[in-house]
Amino acid sequence: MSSIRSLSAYSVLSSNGMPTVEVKITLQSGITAHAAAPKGQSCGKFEKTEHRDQDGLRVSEALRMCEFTVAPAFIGRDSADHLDLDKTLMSLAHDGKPLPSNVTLPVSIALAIAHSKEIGQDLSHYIGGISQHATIPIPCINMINGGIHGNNQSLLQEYLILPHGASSFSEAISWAVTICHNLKLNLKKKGLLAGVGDEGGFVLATDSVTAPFDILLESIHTSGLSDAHVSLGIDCAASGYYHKHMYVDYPGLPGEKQSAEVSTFLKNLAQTYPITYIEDPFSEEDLNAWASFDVEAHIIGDDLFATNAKRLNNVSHQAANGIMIKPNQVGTLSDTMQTIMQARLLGYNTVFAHRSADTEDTWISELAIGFQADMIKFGNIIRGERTAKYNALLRFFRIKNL
Ligand code: 2PG
Ligand code: MG
Repeated sequence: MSSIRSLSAYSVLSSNGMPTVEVKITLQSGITAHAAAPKGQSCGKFEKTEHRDQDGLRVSEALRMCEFTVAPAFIGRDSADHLDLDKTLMSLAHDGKPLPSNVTLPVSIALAIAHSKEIGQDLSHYIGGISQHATIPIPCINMINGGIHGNNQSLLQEYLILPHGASSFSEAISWAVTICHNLKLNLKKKGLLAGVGDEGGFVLATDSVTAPFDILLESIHTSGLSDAHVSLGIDCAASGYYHKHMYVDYPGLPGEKQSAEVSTFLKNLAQTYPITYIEDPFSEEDLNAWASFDVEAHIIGDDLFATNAKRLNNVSHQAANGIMIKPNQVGTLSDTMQTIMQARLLGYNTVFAHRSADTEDTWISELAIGFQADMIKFGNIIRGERTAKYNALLRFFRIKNL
């Protein structure tokens, strides 16, 4: 085993044109590894916070935390001890406060990659052992961006396609390619194409909350496919509309609405369209609404659980049958692992996800492979920081012939 020789941090670019933290770890053996922190823009209140300088345009304070707080506690320690090292990360403080997630996460991931390389494995093999990936994860592909990601508050934050009928990962992606290009053509023809959003999904010039479903279905059909092959999904990101126990201007529901009205609205959508995936239909605080929602679909908690095992344990009886896995919501790889184990015990599906501001780093794909994700959500297939993550899975499943 090899000890940590150095740990450095520097700023790299994120897909929204903002800086983010990347950490590089070098072991005594000369092995190096780096990992970058992604950033969410529709963040839940139970997420571990990240640090940004006061002007919002720099991450210099986070870099200083890496250099002056983390590095001295890490240098000389054995890279194999990363469970202990993750505990150290979570116990360290800067100015009396716990370290933010854009410090803890890139350190934790870079360390795991360095250690995997040290023992001659890649990250996915290291965390997955020999039994990795008997099944392929279903990609949930964000074709249309609304809400804050698409600068269109009349639409839901994400309209996804799920190529659930594909017999291999590459077939699922090749269907998505055809649908995506037909969608673009259809949007152009109808004069609805207004641009591309933060996650590569198209931005639409419409204020109809259902128009995206209609045009997605049309594009699926133009591609020679049907809802037996490809179903639809949504991320409602509902926390953003919840104020004083009411939903205000929930997409499709102008004005103030009770939870029951949101619930009825979503049930109607699910009866009208082949929707098999609904993420964050209600606020993370509106547990009663979660508990009484009885739509048959993947009901996924993102802000609801914030990738946190304790939170999952406390509220799982209320809600959902799946959990979003976003390691920077919780802080380290070992905390993420604990949440995944807890999700498995509860029989929950896991959806491994990017963030809306991300880099071309692919460690989330390695985790999806290693931990045998049931689903993945990496955005549309047309921006480099998203395609990098799909490509990592395409390479892996090609070798496995899946
Ligand atoms: C979400 C994500 C990722 P963000 O809400 O699921 O798609 O968005 O990273 O902005 O939280
Ligand atoms: Mg979400």
